[in-house]
Amino acid sequence: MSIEVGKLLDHRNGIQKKRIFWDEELYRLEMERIFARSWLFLTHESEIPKPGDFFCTYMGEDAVIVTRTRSGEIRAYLNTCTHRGNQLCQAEAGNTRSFTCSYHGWSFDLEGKLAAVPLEADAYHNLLDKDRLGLPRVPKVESFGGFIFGCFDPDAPSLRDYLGEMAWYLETFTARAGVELLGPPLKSVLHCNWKVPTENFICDSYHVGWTHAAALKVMGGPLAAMSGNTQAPPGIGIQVSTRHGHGFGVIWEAASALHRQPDYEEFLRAKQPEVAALLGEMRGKLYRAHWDAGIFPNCSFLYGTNIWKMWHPRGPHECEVWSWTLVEKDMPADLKRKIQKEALRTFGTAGTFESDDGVNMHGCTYTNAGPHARRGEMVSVMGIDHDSTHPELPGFVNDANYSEIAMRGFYRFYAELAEARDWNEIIARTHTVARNGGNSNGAPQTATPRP
Ligand code: UNU
Ligand code: FES
Ligand code: FE
Repeated sequence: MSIEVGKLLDHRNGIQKKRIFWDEELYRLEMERIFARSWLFLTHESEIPKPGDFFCTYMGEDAVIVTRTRSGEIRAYLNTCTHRGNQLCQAEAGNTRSFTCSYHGWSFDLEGKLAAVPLEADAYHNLLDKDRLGLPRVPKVESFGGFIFGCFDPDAPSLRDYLGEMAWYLETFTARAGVELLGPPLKSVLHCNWKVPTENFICDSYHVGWTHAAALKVMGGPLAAMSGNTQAPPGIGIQVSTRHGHGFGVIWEAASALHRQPDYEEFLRAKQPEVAALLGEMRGKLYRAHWDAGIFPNCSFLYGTNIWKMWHPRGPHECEVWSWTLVEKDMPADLKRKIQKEALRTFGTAGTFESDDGVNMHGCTYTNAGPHARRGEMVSVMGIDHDSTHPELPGFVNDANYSEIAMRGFYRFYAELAEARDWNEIIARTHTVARNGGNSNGAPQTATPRP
């Protein structure tokens, strides 16, 4: 690849070239270096609970089938027939004994083995070596808190190590009773580069009061004061950037702020002591905070607003957005239903907030169709002088919710992954950097601890 990612991103000064949302060549490099090496969210165990259940999704541009075998093991295969390469499974999800191709009828079992070939004796004279024509398997599939991820790179660290410090934070809602995703996911197309919504969800609390000014005002409630960005309430939250490009921002005590559901707030208040007893006061506090978050590279969620998203890249200028509702397992069934309604009212395909965002997602991408516009740069310097560490919180922490620390961490790891020869180089560097003063590849190099 001739493209040099390092020249497009300047971590020291918080600058990205606008080309990163447009270039075809960079997009192809992302597929090879980012999506082929990262752990990518596939689905949640709650979506495929029984043997034979399957869920079709994408890892980057590769279509994959995630299924539960007879023995209950979760596997992922490329969704491509080994005969003439047709897309094997055309359903989005379901329960089956086998996957049969619509072109010539080759049939594969849940273990990915080629089980049946029409006219095997007459057409192939029984000479077809079926054992060598199984479905290509995604080499690594693991789950954390029921969230199933897959990785194409056999040399990648375990999912637990990849999530790293972010796993500690995710336990805030996964460790007590467990969570589930209510599906099937809503699916729609956004006309934007996949990194635009990703950087929005990982850190952008700055846009909330402005882009969503009308929605916040109409809704009322605890976040109405943010409408219009006329004031930044002091100490409303923090922002965190963790190793491997994950991160999130929190608004304290605001988990249920976008809901019109007093019973959701009651549920959180009732369970908070359990979370604190299990995980400590700090995570008990995080349990009742609203989070906007990103799991590197293209999985985002809003804890509190209960939306869980994948931005599936479809070329440099489009992405498919898939939206599930995130709930806790021990919520009463009617509360789960109410929460799903609220989550989709705000951040579903036709949600008020989702619609507000779409215009800007498009604008941040398509303005770069202009070769002159595309030569420009963008800044992510917000709060750079406040990037620091925290005595109780892992990763790098900015003491203000209005910050771009998590975006800086995202692009820093993005560049590292794109430039590294392989995962061994990344792992070695993480340790080296950590020994030399507590930095890690999740954080900006300019981190200046406050006195
Ligand atoms: O629009 C968002 N990402 C958002 C909305 C984040 C936090 C609160 C409300
Ligand atoms: Fe932020 Fe225009 S004001 S993109
Ligand atoms: Fe938004």
